Amino acid sequence: MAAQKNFRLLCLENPLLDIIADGDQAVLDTYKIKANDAILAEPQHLSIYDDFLNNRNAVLSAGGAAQNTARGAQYILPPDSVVFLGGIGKDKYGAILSETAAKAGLRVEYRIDEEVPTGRVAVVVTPGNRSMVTDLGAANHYDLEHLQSPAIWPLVEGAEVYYIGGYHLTVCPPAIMALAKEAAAKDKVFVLSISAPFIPLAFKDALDATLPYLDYVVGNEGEAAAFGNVHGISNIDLSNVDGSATTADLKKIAQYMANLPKENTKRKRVAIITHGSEPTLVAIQGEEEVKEYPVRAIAPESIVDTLGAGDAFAAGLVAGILDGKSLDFSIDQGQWLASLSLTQLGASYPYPKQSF
Ligand code: 26A
Repeated sequence: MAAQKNFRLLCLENPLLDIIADGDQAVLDTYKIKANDAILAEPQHLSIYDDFLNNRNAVLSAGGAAQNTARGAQYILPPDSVVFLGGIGKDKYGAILSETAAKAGLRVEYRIDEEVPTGRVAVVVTPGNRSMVTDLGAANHYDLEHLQSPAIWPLVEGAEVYYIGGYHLTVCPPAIMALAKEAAAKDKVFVLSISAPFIPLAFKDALDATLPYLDYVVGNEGEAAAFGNVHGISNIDLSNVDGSATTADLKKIAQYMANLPKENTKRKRVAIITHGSEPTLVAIQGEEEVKEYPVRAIAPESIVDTLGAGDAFAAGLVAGILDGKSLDFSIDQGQWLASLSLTQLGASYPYPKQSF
C-alpha cells in the first residue's frame, strides 16, 4: 500500500487565546453583550480582559474557532494530517497556543508579528450559553504574503481539503479567495464555517465572494438566520439568544445555500445547519429533501460549557470528508466529537483519546 500523504487538511483562521470566566446577567449587562454571541471588541469592551483575569478566576485556554476545528480533526485523523495557518504575536499567549498545538499533534505555521500581541477572546460562560468578545491583535495581520511564501504554498498545494473559519473574512479575504480558487482549479474540497451572525451581517460582500467556491458550508441556527435575512429570503428576529428561526425557516435557508451557483460543478454543494440540541439539517444541491440528523444527547449535568462545540462538530465532519467517509458517517462523527467537547472545559477534547 502506498504511504499516506501528510497534511491533507489545511485550515486557515485566527489563532486566539481564550480567557474564560463564569458570568451572569450582570456581567453581560456591564459589557452590553448578549448571552450567546461573538463580537469584535470595541473600545468600551477592552477592560474585560483584565477584569476576567484579575477578578473572576479566568482560565486560559487555546481557542480560535478554526484552530479548535484543526485540533479536533487531528484528534481523529492519523498523525501529521492537519496544518493550521494564522497570525500570532511574539509573547506568552502565542507560546501557549504553540504548546497546545504541539501537544495535540497539530502542525501550526504562524505568521509571527514582532509588534502586535497575540489575539485574545473574553468568554463569558452562563448555563447553556457562551458569549465571546474578541480582540484580534496579531491575528488581524495575517496576509497573502505569508500564504504564498515559499515555505507555506507547498503545504497548500499538498493538501486535499481546505477548511476556512468564516471569522477570517474580517482579516484577509485575499488569502481565503486564493485558497478558494486553488480548490476549484484542482478539484479540491473547500469548506467554510460561517462562524458568527455578524459575518453575513457585516461582512456580506466578502462572504458572498466565497459562495461559488464552497463545497460545504457549515453554520448554526443564528448564523443561518443572519445569512437568510441579508439574502432576503427570511425575516427572522435575531435579537434573542437562540434566534427565533423555526426548522422550516432553516430548511429553506439551507436549501437556498446549497443551490447557489457553483464554480466547480464536479461536486454538489452541501449546506449543513446545526440547531443546538435539535436535529442538524443538511441540504444537498439539486436534492428536494432537507435531511435531519439527530444530535447525540448528553446529560445536562455533564455539560461543562458549550464553548467550541460547533468547532468540534466541524472537526468530526471534515475528518470524515477527508477520510472519504459517507456524509451520514461524517455528520454523526461531528455530533460525536461535539458531545465530547461539551464535557470539557473550553474548546478541548478528552484525553486519553476516545475513538468514534
Ligand atoms: C474574529 N473573531 C471574532 C474570531 C473569534 C474566534 N475565532 C476566530 N475569530 N471570536 C471567537 N473565536 C473563537 O471561537 C471559539 C469557539 O467557537 C474562540 O477563541 C473560541 O475558542
